[in-house]
Amino acid sequence: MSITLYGIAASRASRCLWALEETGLPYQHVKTVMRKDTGTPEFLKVNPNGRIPVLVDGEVVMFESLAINSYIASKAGGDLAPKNSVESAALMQWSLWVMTEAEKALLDAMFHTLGIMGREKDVDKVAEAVSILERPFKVLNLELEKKNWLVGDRFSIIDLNVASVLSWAKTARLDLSAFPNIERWLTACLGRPAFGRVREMQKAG
Ligand SMILES: N[C@@H](CCC(=O)N[C@@H](CS)C(=O)NCC(=O)O)C(=O)O
Repeated sequence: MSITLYGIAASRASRCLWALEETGLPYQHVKTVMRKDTGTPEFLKVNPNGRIPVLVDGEVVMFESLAINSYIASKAGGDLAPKNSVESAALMQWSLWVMTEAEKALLDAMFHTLGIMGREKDVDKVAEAVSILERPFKVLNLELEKKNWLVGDRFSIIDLNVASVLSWAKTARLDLSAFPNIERWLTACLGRPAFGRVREMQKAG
């Protein structure tokens, strides 16, 4: 039984597609579109939240993109996965951190820069989001001062989870020059071939 991932690449499902592409695990991609397919009775049976992404792997049904990624990394093992309980806790810490401290402001910055998802282009709202992001960005920039990756001496699911959310800073064309360590680390993460394949999926629709 192989993995099925529901959700188009131009959504938070991109995070899970990136993780799957890193692992090489076989998977089926069902291009469920938000606000269209997510409300159907068939889809609500898979995820009563009516949101993407969702992962199904035999009896396992999971929602929440960054938790799904924890499952994918553990299933694949190797360098992507946490190697011990400290790294598992660090995965939880950084995933919760990026979701609670940065995701909403990044989304606001992206929507109001591009004028998409029902939002107007609005420089004031972008500036407001950027000021909210200053605190978490300072934290991440400091964390990355003396290391290439967030935990251990390798790219792992911890980097992937944080970078997949931070990738919106690039889409929103935010100026990261005040945070050079984030810029360097994010460029390395988003330069990975697996992320490039997800970008191609986004372009293809
Ligand atoms: N915290 C959830 C958020 C999922 C989410 O909001 N997904 C959006 C697409 S990016 C969605 O499915 N929206 C459909 C809707 O709100 O009806 C996660 O990270 O998986």
